[in-house]
Amino acid sequence: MFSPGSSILRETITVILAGGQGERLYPLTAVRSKPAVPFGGKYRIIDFALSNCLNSGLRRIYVLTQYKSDSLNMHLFEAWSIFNPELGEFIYSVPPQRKMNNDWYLGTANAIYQNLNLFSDKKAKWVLILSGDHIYKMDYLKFIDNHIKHDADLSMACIEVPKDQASRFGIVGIDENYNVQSFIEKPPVPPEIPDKKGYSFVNMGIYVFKASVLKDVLLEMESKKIKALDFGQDVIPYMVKSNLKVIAFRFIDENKKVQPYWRDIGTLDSYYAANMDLISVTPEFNLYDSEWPLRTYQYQYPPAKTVSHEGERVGRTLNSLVCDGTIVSGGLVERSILGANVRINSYSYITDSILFHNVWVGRHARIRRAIIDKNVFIPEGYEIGFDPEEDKKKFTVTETGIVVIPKNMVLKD
Ligand code: ADQ
Ligand code: ADP
Repeated sequence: MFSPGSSILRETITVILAGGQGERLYPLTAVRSKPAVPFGGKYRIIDFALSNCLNSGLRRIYVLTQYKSDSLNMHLFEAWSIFNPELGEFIYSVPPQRKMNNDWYLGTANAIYQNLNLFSDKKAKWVLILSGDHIYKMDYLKFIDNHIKHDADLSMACIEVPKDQASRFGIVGIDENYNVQSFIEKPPVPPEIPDKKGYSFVNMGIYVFKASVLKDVLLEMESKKIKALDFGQDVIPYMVKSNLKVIAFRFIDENKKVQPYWRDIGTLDSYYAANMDLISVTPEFNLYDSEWPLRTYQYQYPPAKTVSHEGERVGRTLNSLVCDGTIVSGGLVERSILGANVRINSYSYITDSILFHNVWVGRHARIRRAIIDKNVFIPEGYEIGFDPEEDKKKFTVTETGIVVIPKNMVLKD
């Protein structure tokens, strides 16, 4: 049941945008949408936004899907069928149904526009819009509270990032009361924060809208024939110019006065780096925080096991995450993430790599700085990550030299 006094939770609908194509994560997105891409060994990227919902008490959720959504739908069913519709809770996956103008979802705002009926059906007062591809922990209730306290039409969660990384984001200009005065989506030369050189204040793509205003704005833009496909490109600039009350909510840890961890998984390199963040000795993003449990589907596998034949002291994993069902039998694994049911055989060496579910590594194989998708069998003695020219002939190799092996790929000796 909802806790007493939590009418905000009952009157808020959460929408997770999970339909983008994720082209820059190819080949991991060849068979699944970005929110369904495995992360941190046992999770899928969408689990972080959904765990935030659960930990914030939000249990009325629509996931808007579009591109290659089988894997995402299966995961939502397996891991997240935990809500009770009899108590007003739900999680529904909503594919495009060409409800308006016979179109697919043509952008983030258009995906919302096509589903406005869902918010009025549920009598929502507030709509929380999230991205399905961010890694962070946020108490959304504080965000919604702040929105209500200021009687805002739109609140945007914002964060400071170094200016040289800011052109990937929407840049937000505010006054001293956090009222948004200007907004520019992904400018090539991003403006700096006036009193903080080298940093820009950016939109995290996480919004709370007054439900009535969201609907009115989208319908008004349509009636005036103003393009309203994307929030960052079209709707937010329009709302700022129309003098609606748009405010920024700075994402900050009030106790520690620091900016919490937040990553928008855009490219293979940022995906790799965010995974590697998890295995640092004192990670900024802590999976082991009992105050903020992270939920996912739990496979019924036995515990991870290491095997060392008598007197050998091999079968070692150092500074790594190892999921259930995995056996490291001989071999050495360093600074790596091993998914569930992985097999590492004797004399092999795996370093700085991410192995997904069901990867099998033969004896004497050597793997360095690689991402290996599900169900890949690495033959005995095979080498990945040691000869860039050879790797480029067969696999995707990123700008920083990470080798990516797609799901089910058959490798020949
Ligand atoms: P982007 O991240 O570039 O910028 P976008 O690619 O439009 O925004 O995606 C946002 C989310 O919506 C993603 O989770 C994506 O999968 C999903 N999505 C995209 N198109 C969709 C569609 N047609 N149907 C359903 N879901 C869809 C935004 C803001 C910036 C901000 C960054 C922060 O526009 O201002 O800085 O987010 O990450
Ligand atoms: P994952 O690899 O993400 O764990 P699963 O193995 O659970 O995914 O399921 C993948 C689903 O995606 C399967 O139902 C499969 O049929 C489907 N699939 C595979 N290739 C494509 C594709 N090109 N487009 C859409 N769906 C696909």
